[in-house]
Amino acid sequence: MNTNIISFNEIIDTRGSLIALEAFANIPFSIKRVYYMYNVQLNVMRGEHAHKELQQVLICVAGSCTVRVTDGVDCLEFKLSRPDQGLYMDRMLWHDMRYFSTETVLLVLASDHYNESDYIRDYDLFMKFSKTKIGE
Ligand code: T46
Repeated sequence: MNTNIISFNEIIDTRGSLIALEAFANIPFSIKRVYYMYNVQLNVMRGEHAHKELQQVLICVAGSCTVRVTDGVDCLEFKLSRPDQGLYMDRMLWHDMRYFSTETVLLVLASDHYNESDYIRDYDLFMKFSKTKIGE
């Protein structure tokens, strides 16, 4: 499954820490959009969809949350709690995010502009699409 943790190089001096994110350097695509979520309630689940084409990197710049990712066969769970780590997710991976702490800020870098028609929000449909892909 094409999802993995990327470790970012921290630039630390006496004033604190800094991380730079650059397309095709430590982010494996051209960044066309950045969004972030915060004030997420404790028992809320977000996500629960896949993208047909979009690639993304998720970074918990504050607090923590858990991301579950599946390609319809295998399932992986990642706890994001470090601003120096990002979770890369390729296209066609069903994902959800939960267990947000109150201070969580989840920053997302995306390979394209917002496009609702890129979303698959129905799990059965996702399974149909991914089986077709595996069968190709
Ligand atoms: C994803 C996970 C990790 C916009 O208008 N523009 C945007 O760029 C985004 C991301 C969302 N929206 C609107 C669409 C909905 O009306 O904001 C509302 C909430 O979006 P959604 O319910 O899709 O949010 P999440 O947290 O379930 O999913 C988001 C991203 O949408 C999604 O691409 O992979 O974070």
